[in-house]
Amino acid sequence: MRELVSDEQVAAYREHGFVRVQGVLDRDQVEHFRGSAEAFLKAHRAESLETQGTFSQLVNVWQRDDDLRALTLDTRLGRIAEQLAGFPLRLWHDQMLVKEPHNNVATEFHQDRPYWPHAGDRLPLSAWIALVDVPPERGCMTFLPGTQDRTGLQPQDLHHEEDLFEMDPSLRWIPRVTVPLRAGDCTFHSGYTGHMALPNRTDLARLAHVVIYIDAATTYNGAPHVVTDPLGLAVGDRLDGDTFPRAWA
Ligand SMILES: O=C(O)CCC(=O)C(=O)O
Repeated sequence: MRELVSDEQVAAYREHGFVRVQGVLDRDQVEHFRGSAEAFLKAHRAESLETQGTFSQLVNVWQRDDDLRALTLDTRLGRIAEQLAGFPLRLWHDQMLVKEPHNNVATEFHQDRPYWPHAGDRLPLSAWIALVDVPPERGCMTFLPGTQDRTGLQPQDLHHEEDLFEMDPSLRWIPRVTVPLRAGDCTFHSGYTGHMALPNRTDLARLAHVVIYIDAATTYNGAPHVVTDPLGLAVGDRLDGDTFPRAWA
């Protein structure tokens, strides 16, 4: 298979737990998917899972919108994710995360993997795709490099500035890396890499489309989660089949 990201980018991801990949979408794709995301948001904003002003959060949009399905299941994105991970992946879920204009609320530091009902998996990762320019003042992400090995913490409250640091005080002293993105750029971050997103203090909505990939061998551990609750799974079931596709393989 043709390499999609450089060896240096793969090495950076494995060392720091995140990497920026510029220009994953070209200008026409950005315009197209931004239009689709705006239309979906307009129709479904009221269904947001998050209601405290941090962001509007719409999950599994790929199952409800053909355009956004094409973005979530994009072959190039999925193959980049596999190149970074180094093993076969499946889709866990996607989500639109929209910081409304002047939301003025940060997404506080947290890790993703402790939220998920998973077992038997190697390091999952997310692609966070900017559908508009996202400078710091519009709510770009900040990472704690090298924290992808901090497994075993309880789920953190992403509304609470201190939560992650109270669980592991050593994390407070890690130099933080803020990563502005142009529309069409993307960051990949692992499920254990500590990260936050700044508030949106601009007049334009911060539109991010996030695709979350898991180890193809991941099983269900029985804990509640909005994605798995309706599926009637038993502990130990593989997260596979059409609900967790491997569309890029
Ligand atoms: O975009 C945000 O506000 C937070 C994103 C995030 O935490 C994630 O994609 O894991």
